[in-house]
Amino acid sequence: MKETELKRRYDVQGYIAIESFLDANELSELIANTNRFTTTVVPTIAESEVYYEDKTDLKTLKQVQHLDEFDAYFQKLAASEKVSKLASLLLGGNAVLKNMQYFNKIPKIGKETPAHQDGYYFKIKPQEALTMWLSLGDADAENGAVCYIPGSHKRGMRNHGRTSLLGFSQSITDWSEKDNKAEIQMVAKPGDILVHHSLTIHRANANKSNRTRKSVGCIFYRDDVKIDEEAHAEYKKQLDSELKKQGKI
Ligand SMILES: O=C(O)CCC(=O)C(=O)O
Repeated sequence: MKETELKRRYDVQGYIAIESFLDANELSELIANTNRFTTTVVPTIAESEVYYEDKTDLKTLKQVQHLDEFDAYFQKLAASEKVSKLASLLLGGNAVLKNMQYFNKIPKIGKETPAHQDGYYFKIKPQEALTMWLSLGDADAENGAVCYIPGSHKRGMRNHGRTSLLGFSQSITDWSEKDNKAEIQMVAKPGDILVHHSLTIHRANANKSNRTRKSVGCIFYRDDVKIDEEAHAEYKKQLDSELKKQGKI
């Protein structure tokens, strides 16, 4: 698809999907490096960056933050022309990497991703940020494909409230039948990429299947974005104290 068409779709829908964004070699490199990372790097990094469904069972690793800060492969991937050019195209300006995350919905155990807007966590102005979601395998109705609400990025920030889910502590509180009807399920194949705007409402079901659902997310801000430091610090304080109370950190 032409760049102008990708940008047009992103602006209208608040998301795009590109099939086979990674070629076969790039995909096998991503899978191999993710496996290496989870087995050899994750055990060496701070607990606060690593989330498990069950903290006492290391096989239930579900999310890791800041892959790019811990590993040169991921840093290089985010900085690659392919990835950074797409981010800058969609943002309409220079893209700055903020975070790379690993997501793993474990067979039968992986919980739902509650409906949210990433911008609620980011605390930025203007909301000119995006998340890329690179699929390592199949993502579908049974194992928790991502679902988007088209055009929701144009309707501002919805109310969010605390969840008990580690990694997704906030979710939309006024979710309605209208939202259920509006959402589109984004079935993805290995190597496909989804990209969504920081105000696009999205969620994913729990993994009911016998298969994993693995992905790597890259968050980019446009370079004119400013952090609302005060709101950010307050939010992090609240989050940490909540997680401590739950014995999760
Ligand atoms: O992987 C998922 O289930 C959701 C990921 C997500 O919410 C995000 O990358 O913003």
